[in-house]
Amino acid sequence: MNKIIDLRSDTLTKPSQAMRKAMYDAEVGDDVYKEDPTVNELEKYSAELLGKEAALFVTTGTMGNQLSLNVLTQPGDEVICEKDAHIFQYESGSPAALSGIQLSLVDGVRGVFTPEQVEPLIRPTSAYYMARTRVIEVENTHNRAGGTINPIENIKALSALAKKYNLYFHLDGARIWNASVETGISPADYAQHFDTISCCLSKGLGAPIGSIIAGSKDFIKEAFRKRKAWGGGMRQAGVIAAAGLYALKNNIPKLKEDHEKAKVLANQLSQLQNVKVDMLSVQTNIVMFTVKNISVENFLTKCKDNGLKLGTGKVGVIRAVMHMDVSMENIEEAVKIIERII
Ligand code: TLP
Repeated sequence: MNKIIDLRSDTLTKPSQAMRKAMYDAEVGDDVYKEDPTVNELEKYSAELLGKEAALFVTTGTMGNQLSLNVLTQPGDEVICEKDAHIFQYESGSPAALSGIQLSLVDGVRGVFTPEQVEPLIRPTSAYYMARTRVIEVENTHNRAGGTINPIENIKALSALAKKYNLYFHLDGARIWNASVETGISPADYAQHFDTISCCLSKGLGAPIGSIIAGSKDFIKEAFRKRKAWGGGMRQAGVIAAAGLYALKNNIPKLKEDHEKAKVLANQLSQLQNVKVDMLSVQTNIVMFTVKNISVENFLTKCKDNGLKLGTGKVGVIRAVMHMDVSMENIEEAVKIIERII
C-alpha cells in the first residue's frame, strides 16, 4: 500500500536523522538545577532570536500560553483575544481552570482584529465591579482562520493601544516562524512589539517536543517558578532541547516550501466542483476548505480509506496542514484522492 498522506497537522512531523543525531550527541544535566547545558543554550539562542531578555523551554504551546497568562494576570482578570484564538478554542478551558481568568472575544476578520474593535472592550479602571482587563492576546499565524498573518502595522497599532491602557500584550506565536519566512519580517521584529511570546518547536520546524516562551528577565523568573509548580520542571531535557536547537538553526527557511505546497493544494482544490476554498486565507501552510453534497464526517472517512488523512477547523470546515514530511507529489496525489471522492 502507498504511504499514508497525513495532513491533519504539522505537529505530525517526525525528527529527521540529523535531528536525532543532534539529540543523541546532546550534553545533558539537571535542568531543574539549571544545569542542562543544551537547555541553557536553547534558551539563550531563542532569547536572542526573539530579541528578548530571557526565554524558557516549556513542554507545549499550551503550557507556554497558559503559563504566560498565569504570570501576567490575577484571578478575576480578563484577557482580550480573537473569537477563534487557540487559547479560547483548544486549550481545554485552561484560562478559567488554571488562572481563574476570563476571555473577552473579538470578532476578527480571518483572525485579525483592529485597535478600533478592542478599545471599547477595555474596562475602565474605576469599574471595580467589572473584571480587570489585563492582557491583549494575538495569534500569528492564526490557526483556526487558516494560517493567516496579522499585518505588522496592525500589530504595532495594537501594541500602542496596550501601552496606552497599561495592558500586557501577549503573542501566541506557535507559528511565528511561518509568518516570518512569508513576510521577511524577523521573529525579533515581530516579538519586539509584545511583552511576552510563546512559540512552538514541534510544529512545522519538526522537533518532537517543546515550545519556548520569552520576555523580560522578571517574567521568565516567575514563569520558571510556576513551570515547576505546574509539574513542568524537566530534568535531563537536553535530549529534546537539542532537537529544538537543531530545528531553529536549520528548519526555519524550509517552511517556505510548505507555503508553496499549500498554494498548490488550494489552487487545485478551488478548481474542483463541490469544493470551496477561501483563497484569501491561504497565506502560509494551512488550507481550509468546505465540500458540498457530502458530510464532513463521510468525506474524512473516505479520504482516510483512500490513504489521505485530513482534520477539521471550524464546524463544517476541513483542514489540511502542510509540513516537511509531505512532498509536492504527495499534495498532487491528495488532490486526485479528493477529486475521486467528491
Ligand atoms: N495546535 C494544534 C491543535 O491544538 C489544534 C494543531 O494541530 O494545529 N497555539 C496555536 C496557534 C496552535 O496551533 C497550537 C497547537 C498551540 C498553541 C498549542 O500547542 P501544543 O499542541 O503544543 O500544546
